[in-house]
This record gives sequence, C-alpha cells and structure tokens, in this order.
Amino acid sequence: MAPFRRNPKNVDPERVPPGQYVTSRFPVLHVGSVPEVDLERWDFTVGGLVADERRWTYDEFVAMDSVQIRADIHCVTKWSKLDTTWTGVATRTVWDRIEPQDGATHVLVHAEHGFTANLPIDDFLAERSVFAYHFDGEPLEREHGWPLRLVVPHLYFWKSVKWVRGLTLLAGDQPGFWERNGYHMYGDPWREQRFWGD
Ligand SMILES: Nc1nc2c(c(=O)[nH]1)N[C@H]1C(S)=C(S)[C@@H](COP(=O)(O)O)O[C@H]1N2
Ligand SMILES: [Mo]
Repeated sequence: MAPFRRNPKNVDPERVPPGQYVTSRFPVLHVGSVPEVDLERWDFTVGGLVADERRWTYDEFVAMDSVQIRADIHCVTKWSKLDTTWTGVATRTVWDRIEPQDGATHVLVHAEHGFTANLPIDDFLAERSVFAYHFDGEPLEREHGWPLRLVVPHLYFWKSVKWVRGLTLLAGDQPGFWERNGYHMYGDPWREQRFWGD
C-alpha cells in the first residue's frame, strides 16, 4: 500500500504502519478545552476490581521510581512520530502497588473532563507503557497532557490518555470515549484497527 503522504527518505518503511505518514511535528488533538489543573488538588485514584481503592497526590505519584522510554507513536488521523522519549512512572510500578481482584481483565483509564479509554490489562502493562510527565526531556506541555498522561505506544495514540486522573479495573471490556464514537475497541496500528469493524 502506498503511504498516505510521502515519507522522509531516511525513514525505515518497516517502522511505519500501513496508512501512516511520518511527521516531525507534534500535533495536538483532543476533545474539549485544555483543563485547568491545580496540582494541590490533583489526585490519582484506582477503583473497581481492587481489594482496596487507592489514591495518590501528585507529589506521591511522581515520587515513585521513574523510567524513560523511547518509542514511535501512531495517531489514528494518520501521522506517526518516530523516536519520541517519555519519562514517568511505569504502569507496572503503579500496578505493583494495588491489589487487583480475580476476574479483572481490562482497565478504563480516566482523565479530566470525563475522558476515558479502555485497554486490556496486558496492554496497559506492556513494557513501554508509562504515566509520563516529561516529553523529550522537558516537562509536558499543557496541551500534551500536563501534569500527567498515559503513553501506550504500541496502540493508536488515542489510548494515550492526557490529563490522566485514574483507573477503574473491570471484568470485561467497556468502551471509552472514542470507542463509543466509532473508534476500534483495541486499536492496533499494525492491523489498521482504526474504526468499528476494522
Ligand atoms: N484526556 C484526553 N486524552 C486524549 C484525548 C482527549 O481527547 N482527551 N485525545 C486522544 C487522541 S485522539 C490523541 S491522537 C492523542 C493526541 O495527543 P497529543 O495532543 O499529545 O498529540 O491524545 C489522546 N488522549
Ligand atoms: Mo487521535
């Protein structure tokens, strides 16, 4: 398949999923307005199928061990950006501090303004899934999700929830915001799972 737009010559085509083009820009995409976030009142909560609900303040959250990951990101609107780096708390680190109950299979990630996205637990816990506070070594910009965003680079970027505030563990899958509005429940860019039925 021909790429949607011409890719730069120095890009290895093997790194570009079908239908995507490579950009060095960093487009901003979201529904609604960029939220006003007050770090003093910010919290991160985990509920649903857990033995005990958990809550972190911002200081507590960012005090957890940090990791840096390097990844290519792929937006369903067809841009891909290669070699991005993100610093933050690995999803696994958060997971190790909660007690999931038997039967939990998915997470619904939630954010400011009620935005949500669903993920199977295995994808949520993938090696490079991270709650990021830095992009390319600098604090996240507000429009890219400051103070904290999820990054799950192996799925389309709509799963990488900006302004994240918590998780609900679920027995079974449940659509999030975009998934209720026509986007694929899983969203693998290599299988071009953009929309319902793909
Ligand atoms: N909270 C929230 N997170 C979100 C979205 C949103 O509307 N709200 N949009 C998603 C979509 S569709 C994309 S493509 C990416 C865009 O991230 P960026 O603006 O940093 O490029 O954020 C994702 N995370
Ligand atoms: Mo998107």
